[in-house]
Amino acid sequence: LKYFTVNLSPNVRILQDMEGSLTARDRVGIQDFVLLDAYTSETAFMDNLRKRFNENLIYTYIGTLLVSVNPYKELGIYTKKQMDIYMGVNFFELPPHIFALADNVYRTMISETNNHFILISGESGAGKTEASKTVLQFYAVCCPSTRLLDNVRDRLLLSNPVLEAFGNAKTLKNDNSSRFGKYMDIQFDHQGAAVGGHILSYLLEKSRVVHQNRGERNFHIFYQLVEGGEDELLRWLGLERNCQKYRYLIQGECAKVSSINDKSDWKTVQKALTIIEFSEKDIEFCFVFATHFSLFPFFIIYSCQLLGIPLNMLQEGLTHRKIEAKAEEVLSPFTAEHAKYARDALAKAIYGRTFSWLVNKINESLANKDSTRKTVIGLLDIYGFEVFDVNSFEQFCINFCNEKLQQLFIQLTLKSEQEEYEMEGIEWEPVPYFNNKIICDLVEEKHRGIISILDEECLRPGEATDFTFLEKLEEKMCGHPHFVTHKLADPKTRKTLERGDFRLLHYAGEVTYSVVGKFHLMQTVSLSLHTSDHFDDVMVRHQVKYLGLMEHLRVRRAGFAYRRRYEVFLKRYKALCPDTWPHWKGTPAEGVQRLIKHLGYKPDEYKMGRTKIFIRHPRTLFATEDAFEICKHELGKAPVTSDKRR
Ligand code: AD9
Ligand code: MG
Repeated sequence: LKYFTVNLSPNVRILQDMEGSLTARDRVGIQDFVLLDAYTSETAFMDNLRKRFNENLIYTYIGTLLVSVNPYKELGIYTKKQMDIYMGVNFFELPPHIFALADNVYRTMISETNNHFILISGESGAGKTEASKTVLQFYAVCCPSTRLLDNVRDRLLLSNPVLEAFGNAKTLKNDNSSRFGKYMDIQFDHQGAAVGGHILSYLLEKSRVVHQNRGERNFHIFYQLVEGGEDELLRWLGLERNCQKYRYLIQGECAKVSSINDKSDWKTVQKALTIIEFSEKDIEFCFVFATHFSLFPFFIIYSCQLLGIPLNMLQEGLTHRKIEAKAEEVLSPFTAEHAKYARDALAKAIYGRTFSWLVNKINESLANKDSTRKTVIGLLDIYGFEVFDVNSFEQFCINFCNEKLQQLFIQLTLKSEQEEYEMEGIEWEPVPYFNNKIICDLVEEKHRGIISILDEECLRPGEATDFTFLEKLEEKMCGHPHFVTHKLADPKTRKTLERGDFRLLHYAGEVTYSVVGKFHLMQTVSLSLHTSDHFDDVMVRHQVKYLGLMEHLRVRRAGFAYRRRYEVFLKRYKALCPDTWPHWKGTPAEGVQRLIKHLGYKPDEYKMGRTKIFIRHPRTLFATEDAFEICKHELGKAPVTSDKRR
């Protein structure tokens, strides 16, 4: 695992000609934080990010980590022309871009014939899903393909609108918020053509089917169907073309959203479904199950017809509890409250299963029929960390998932850095960082973690309630530095907590969860700001902090700011030394040695590893880069620096 993109919510143009020039550097900032002079200062980090953002430069590297700030506007930087520019060019030779990362992953996969993974992290609305779609698009356009493979390519791309229709929704944080986690494998043959794919979905937020907070919607597909569904289809499903008729669709009081065109999205999804080879029967099936019961819970006769079950069976199941006493079965009626709960539970279960079925169908269509060995690029796009005024079980799961991803991110980046120094025979100084394992354990530890305690309470016969669960938590977690409740809090904190709350101090900040099973419809609508050209210092600084970006930078800089394989270094700078220009006959390492001697590198400024040169300070590299710029002009034409593959 090597590649990460960290997305920031704030709330490229190509700069080849400016690269290296000091004035440009002042204006547009530095494209790799590693080269920042005051690299330990958060203020310098923020200044650089802001400078770049103001110039519409949303991407910046920390070594091989790509940091991106959501611009909330079209920048025209994802065109075919841009793809061509990035194709086959070495990572650091062009301004940072998600295409550079995608291209680098792809080329390394081919040259090393091994699997690679791109992990995308960031809070809700930071731009993870957009990033994952951009990567997929890059592969779809840039990888070699044949007519036959075009099918695979189209299906890979079109699986997105379908899954987003069924698995995304408008929330207070994001009008197109992913409500499930998605891991996608793109399989390549040995020639680098995309030949298949596989999708794993995690933990769909099913509760949204029956409940939405103010300012949020149900899954997009419901509104698409009601707005865009053909008359005949609606008639067949017994639906009216009016969202206001359906309680499941209007609890959030925002069935219509200005940024979303449900009618045209319906058309896109329909088209996608046919290309992914859904038959008419499949499509019918998916709407019957996904939408009917959920939309029309009161018209039970319709539901029974469409689900194909006898009326009395469903009626009984929704209104009575079956108690087995000795050899007898006794039916005990539910209270109205219980019956509603049962109805909602059924709607959730049906929707959840329909979603799994949909993912399976898509996978069948993406499956690679050929059994020769494949390499894979994996793309992980989960739902981002989120905090609302009232946070329930759903936020708990989502935020825990982000907590685990952060742990993976910390471990892998620190570990890989350490391994690189080791492999290259370079001495390494560890950098302290916050390890969020303590929070992961608090949630997931066997027998002692929150999830285990919740499981126990759910299974406990008799009087287990939301509050006995909370008491159990208080008993077991008392004194834990990342856990607090009304009872355990100091007087000042207590004022900010309700009796049914517990608060977790996540890596990304404090979140207060409510254990009370009832939803809170009284929630105030606190819309987050989604505006372009606005860089909110406090928000961005907070994200930079909790994502541990400063620590990453320090780790990256602890030993050597910059490292590059001998061949690559030599290729770029060989024109700076008469011995190495135009051709060097010896080994690349010897060539580099000769080159840097000519440039006057001092012994403490660099180290020669087994395959790479490691440079301690950015200024050394800047001087070399500046010399390279001058040399470029003198030669009238840049020495060839990139190794164009295609
Ligand atoms: V969540 O955790 O699923 O709620 P994401 O996935 O991180 O969240 P998403 O990719 O959906 O966020 O981005 C939110 C919105 O920001 C998009 O709908 C776009 O309107 C906007 N966005 C994100 N990335 C870009 C970009 N690179 N350029 C322009 C962008 N707009
Ligand atoms: Mg998303």
